[in-house]
Amino acid sequence: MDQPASSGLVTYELRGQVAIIGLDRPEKRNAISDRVVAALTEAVVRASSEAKAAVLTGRGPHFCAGLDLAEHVEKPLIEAVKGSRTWHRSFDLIERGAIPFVAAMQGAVVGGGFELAAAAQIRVAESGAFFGLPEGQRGIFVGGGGSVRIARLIGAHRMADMMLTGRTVGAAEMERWGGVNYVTGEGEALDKAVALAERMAENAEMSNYAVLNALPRIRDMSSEDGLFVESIMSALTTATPEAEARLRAFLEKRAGKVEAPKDA
Ligand code: 1HE
Repeated sequence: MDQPASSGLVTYELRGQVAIIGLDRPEKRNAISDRVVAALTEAVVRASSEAKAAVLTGRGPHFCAGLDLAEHVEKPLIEAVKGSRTWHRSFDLIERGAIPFVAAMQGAVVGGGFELAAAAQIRVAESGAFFGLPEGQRGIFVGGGGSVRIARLIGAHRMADMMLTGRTVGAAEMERWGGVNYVTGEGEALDKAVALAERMAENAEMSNYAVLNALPRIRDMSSEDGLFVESIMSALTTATPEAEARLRAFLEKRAGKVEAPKDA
């Protein structure tokens, strides 16, 4: 396994076209310290240049226990703001970057860990995974983009419920809430996530880029502006040689058809 320079906290493996980035601090339940954010950012930048898709995973029984609380006792106010903005920059490279990400989750997905997973385009959770936002109990607030990303995924009312009451939510319910795309058996999330990433890696890069960068922006626009930007993106992707080749392949019966889902 190939390690990025700053690490020991985050593993990096390139498996074909898919990069697997792993939080690797199981003794602290993969809590995210400043050094973890730096190592994660380095790994994400590397993946964005040499892979076509990536998987985020966490070693041990839990995906991630969120912010490293030990680092945040007596932190000066300005450092806390800067720290949060560093998380934002890092997670933005995942949400609106160059390649799509799948988060593979087991056990606790807590606070900043949920914020990290929310930046990925696809979330896969093992059936025993559980989600929590204990910021209210800790006397803090989300700072890794959760108030935007998690609120939009599951609804601000559900996020408020989790933050105010300390309610934890299991994988099946989180799937119903829209916070998880796939629920797997125990020990199966990583394989499922890699399989999904391998599929995404086969798409035209420009199409993936448009999904990552146009969809979240269009969501923030008026319908009128969104439809206009959609037309431009649509024309741009269609004008690429790769689109031309893929469209021809279909018309000449060399490309796969769209299939009904296996469970239909
Ligand atoms: C930690 C952290 C952490 C564990 N920061 N050290 N996050 C939280 O409030 C979650 C706090 N953690 C927990 O509730 C539990 O640890 C878990 C449910 C995740 C896992 O429980 P368990 O029984 O498997 O592990 P443990 O025995 O509690 O933890 C093992 C060690 O990890 C222990 O340290 P040790 O020195 O006693 O061995 C824990 O103290 C340590 N540990 N979680 C630091 N988070 C950008 S803003 C985001 C805001 C947030 O993320 S708020 C949510 C913070």
